[in-house]
Amino acid sequence: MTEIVAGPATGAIARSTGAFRRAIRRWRFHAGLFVLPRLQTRHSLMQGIAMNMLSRFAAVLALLMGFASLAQAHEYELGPLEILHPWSRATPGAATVGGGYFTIENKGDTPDRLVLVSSDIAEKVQIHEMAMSADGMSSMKELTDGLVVPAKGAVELKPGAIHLMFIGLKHPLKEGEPFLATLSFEKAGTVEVKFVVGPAGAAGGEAEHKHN
Ligand SMILES: [Cu+2]
Repeated sequence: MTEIVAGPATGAIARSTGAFRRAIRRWRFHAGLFVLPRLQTRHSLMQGIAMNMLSRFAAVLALLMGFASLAQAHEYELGPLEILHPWSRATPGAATVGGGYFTIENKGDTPDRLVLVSSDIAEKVQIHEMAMSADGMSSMKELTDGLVVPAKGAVELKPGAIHLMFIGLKHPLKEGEPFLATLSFEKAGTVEVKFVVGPAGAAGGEAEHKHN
């Protein structure tokens, strides 16, 4: 019976401490090659779990935001046009004008034009454009030729820019009390839309500029 008690490597280690150190270094190197990828695997597994939780969280958040925006966002289709989320703002007690905002998208190959807006809540509705005068004061100008919606394009009506002006309000606009208005386009025709009314005093408020 033969019993091997020491292999060549053990002999080498025994022979010199230098060889022993080299062997240890070599072992660490190989162990490192072996251990590091495992650590990385475990790390990316944790990352995977974190990402998974994050994406679930994002999905839930998106769902909640979807529900929230369902109550707020609304849109209307009129031929190739889409009118997105008409909204306005509550007016302070004595105000006789209010603003109206929405986005018009035109999927069609020809431009169209918003030519007329009317609503029971106001004596008249104008399409206004904001302009900055030389002295830095903002003023408004009525777009008497209407508002062009470019082909395959969009126009956004928003505070401080192009907007609808409800002039001669029959009653103040109150937050949470929507109202109706009729938009007439040169080509696409007419659509009645609901304006949701948000809080007063958002940036670039209509109350801030003068109407004659
Ligand atoms: Cu205006």
